[in-house]
Amino acid sequence: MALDLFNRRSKEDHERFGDRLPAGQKLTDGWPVLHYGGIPSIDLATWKLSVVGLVEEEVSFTWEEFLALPQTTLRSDIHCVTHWSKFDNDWTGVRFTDLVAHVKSKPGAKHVMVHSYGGYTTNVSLDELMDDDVLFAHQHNGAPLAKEHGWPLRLVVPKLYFWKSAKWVRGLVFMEDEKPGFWEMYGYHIHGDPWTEERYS
Ligand SMILES: Nc1nc2c(c(=O)[nH]1)N[C@H]1C(S)=C(S)[C@@H](COP(=O)(O)O)O[C@H]1N2
Ligand SMILES: [Mo]
Repeated sequence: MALDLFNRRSKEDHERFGDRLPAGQKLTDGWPVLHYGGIPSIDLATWKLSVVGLVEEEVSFTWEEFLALPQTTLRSDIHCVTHWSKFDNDWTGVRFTDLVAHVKSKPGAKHVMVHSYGGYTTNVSLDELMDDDVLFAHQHNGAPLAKEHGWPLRLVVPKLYFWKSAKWVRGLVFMEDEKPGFWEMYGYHIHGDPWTEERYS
């Protein structure tokens, strides 16, 4: 029954939205909350975003320093591996490229492990993070991020399934090799492209 309903709605959504909705996805107007474990408690006075690993010099930003970086608003769609998609999200924050302009990576750096408060990790290639649609967001549709959606700061990587968009982000580790993060170790795809349905490995 549940599967029939999903297939019918998915088919209707695909007829309406064609190329904009990846295979196996259906649209939602709401915004599901999904994460492993509890919501970490974070204090902006001690909050930090650190960049370490294969970098010439480790860099970290306080909340004030982060807000002093160029701010931008970018619109993108969410595609979650659990089959829901949400169109037209306005994310406000700092582009990945504007942040790493302050970081000198070492020649071998090809991948990044993104670390969150609470212990979550996810891996993304440096190339893909350098896309101009990737940002660290502190607002969604003009309002501060809710705690459960990653306040104060989450990564947004629109071209990959939403598990790559780490909530409560606190650091980046630049790496040479592609290493699996949390869900990638538990069977999610190492890359996670929704357009080729790289769901599980
Ligand atoms: N820190 C952290 N970030 C996370 C997760 C998590 O468990 N911890 N889950 C991921 C998964 S699997 C999804 S689908 C999205 C859900 O984001 P949302 O709750 O804002 O919809 O967050 C991603 N980012
Ligand atoms: Mo997810």
